Amino acid sequence: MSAETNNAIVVLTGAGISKESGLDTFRDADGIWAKVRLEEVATPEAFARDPEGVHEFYNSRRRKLREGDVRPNAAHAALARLEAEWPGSVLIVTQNVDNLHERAGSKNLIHMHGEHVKARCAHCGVTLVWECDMSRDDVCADCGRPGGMRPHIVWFGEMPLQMERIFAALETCALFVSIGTSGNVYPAAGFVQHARLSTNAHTVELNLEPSESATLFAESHYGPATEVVPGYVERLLETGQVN
Ligand code: BJW
Ligand code: ZN
Repeated sequence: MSAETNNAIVVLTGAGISKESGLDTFRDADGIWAKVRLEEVATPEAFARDPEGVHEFYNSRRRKLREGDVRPNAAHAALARLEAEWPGSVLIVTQNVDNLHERAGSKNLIHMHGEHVKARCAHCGVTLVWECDMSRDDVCADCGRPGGMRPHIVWFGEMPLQMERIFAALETCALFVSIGTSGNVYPAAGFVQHARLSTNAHTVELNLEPSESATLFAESHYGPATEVVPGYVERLLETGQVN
């Protein structure tokens, strides 16, 4: 493959890739939104109304992430292998706020909806690594003011992170792969159209079942991520062809 060949890959991941690691998805029958109303935990208004309740929701999910049995699965590992072995760039854009991609070894990674293991200060805007529980009493290590620490999570109505870098990658990729996402939440749900229309990228959906956007993909494979993703990556590395 010549150096000029465009073989850049963008992979979008969602909650389905971490399901077999023991983390709940959002919209499946046993998902997070079946247990708690998103309006009560995942909006800036909910945090203003009930900061302790929102902190507790994220504290318990952050604690779960630290549990010994939550670890990267074969799908996370396959994507780390793809990045290490593919003769071109591989960017993972994850909607997930867990840290399983980095724990599997992925390096070129954007957390567009934030990260459980970080906190943001509403007073000075600094982002800090934060692995323990968070409360209204916490003091910012940067500006020294209390009461402003919030989960580093993108809630509904807030702008997802690093959008310029994501759109630049979508506009120059040859292959866009979407894994374990229902295609319900924008702007991520629009990435497949953007990649197709701007660069005529080949588009692939890997999911347990057809998503909301299934008809927009040129190729699709359905089944559990731990089976479908390693198989797909193996074929990609074997053929060296994006389509
Ligand atoms: C498996 C599997 C296995 C299971 N193997 N697969 C009307 C039209 C268009 C847009 C909007 C609109 N009204 C409002 C909006 C915008 C809004 C939005 O999209 N709302 C929709 C609900 C309509 N979006 C936003 O507000 C975003 N910001 C934005 O647009 O900014 C621009 C702007 C700013 C200000 C003003 C105006 C515009 C922000 C979105 C933030 C999303 N945040 C959340 C929660 C925070 C994180 C957290 O608490 O953990 O992020 S919501 C939740 O959904 C989470 C996820 O990242 C996100 C996506 O979910 P995902 O990953 O797709 O999970 P599921 O559960 O939906 O799907 C799992 C899939 O896996 C399923 O398909 C399963 O089949 C599959 N699966 N097991 C493989 N083993
Ligand atoms: Zn601060």
